[in-house]
Amino acid sequence: MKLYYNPISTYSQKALIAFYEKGIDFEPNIVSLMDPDDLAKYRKVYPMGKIPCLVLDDGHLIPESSIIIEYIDDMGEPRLIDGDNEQIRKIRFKDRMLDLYLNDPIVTLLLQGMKPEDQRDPERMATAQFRIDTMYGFMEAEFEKHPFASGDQFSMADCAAAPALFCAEQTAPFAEYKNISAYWERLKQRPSVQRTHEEARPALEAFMNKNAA
Ligand SMILES: N[C@@H](CCC(=O)N[C@@H](CS)C(=O)NCC(=O)O)C(=O)O
Repeated sequence: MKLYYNPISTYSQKALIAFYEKGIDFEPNIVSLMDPDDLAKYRKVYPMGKIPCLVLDDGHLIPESSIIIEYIDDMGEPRLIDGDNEQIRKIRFKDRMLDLYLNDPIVTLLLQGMKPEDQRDPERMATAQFRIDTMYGFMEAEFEKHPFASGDQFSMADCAAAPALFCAEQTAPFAEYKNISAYWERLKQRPSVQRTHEEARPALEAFMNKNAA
């Protein structure tokens, strides 16, 4: 199966962490969303143009990071969406919250911060900051009780949290939250997270340098 992704895209990183946690191989296809030709080519594969997207050997498309993770989770251990119905619902709920109200606003702040000050949208930035602060409040309380985003076991919700916190170190620092900081240290110990960050580093530095220039 082929995975269309980019190493610096947070949603791609979420899927990559799941692949690496589970030790599942895929054929890598890197998509450069900033390159109009590459994007046009990719839209022939997946017209929505969002990454990541998994394409099975029979041509079947599986877009959306959470759906990709659900698909590969059935392939074997360790399970990333595991437990009774209530636990599975909690993992999916945390996954949604982390995508929509942590990852997305962190990326909004990052992209807004790259614009000249007079072109930024203060209302969007304030909404993003509010969502991040609210999520940090939830997460700080949650990590008082559990080591991972949805309980005692690493799950799909942690695959969603890791790329967001990686990005947040620059855009929405969380050092004042001791439980989130300790959680981030735990995540950084995982080979899947380390590998994903190592693979992103060269492209991320090039992207930051280009946008700082
Ligand atoms: N809900 C999607 C979000 C995917 C997404 O927004 N990916 C970004 C890159 S991190 C993207 O493709 N952006 C290009 C666009 O929005 O057109 C998922 O979970 O996979």
